[in-house]
Amino acid sequence: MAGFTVMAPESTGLAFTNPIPPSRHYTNQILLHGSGVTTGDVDGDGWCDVFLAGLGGSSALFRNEGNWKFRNITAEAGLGSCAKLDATGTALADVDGDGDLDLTWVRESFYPIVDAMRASAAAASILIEWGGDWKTFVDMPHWQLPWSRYP
Ligand SMILES: [Ca+2]
Ligand SMILES: [Ca+2]
Repeated sequence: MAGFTVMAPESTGLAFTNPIPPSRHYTNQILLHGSGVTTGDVDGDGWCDVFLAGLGGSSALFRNEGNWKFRNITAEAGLGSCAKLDATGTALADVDGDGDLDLTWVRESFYPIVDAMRASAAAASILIEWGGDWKTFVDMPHWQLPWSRYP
């Protein structure tokens, strides 16, 4: 049978919830959009691992141990204190160009990420420019290659 098969968290170990108390979403409906997920092989063992972003300290990194089994390694990976932050988006990418994946996430205030991206790009001699000021919905904040690099 083609398609997806539901796998119980008790079977996979991939148990995660992102609770949003009414006191928070009554004042910020955007929180109801969810917080995001990113995947990548963070430990280089060939298995794709999973980071789930969450609010109020619920973010978690799960190591794929093969055979559809995952283990929560948030604290073991040194993310214990960082995972207590609110995360409203996440990505795994080699932002510093050293060959391994780096974990980034967006908090309600994304400016620390902006500063980190700017510093990483400068350290790796990657030309990027700020592509938005979030003053309009169309031009959301983002990084981009300089316009002069496009044909
Ligand atoms: Ca892995
Ligand atoms: Ca890296």
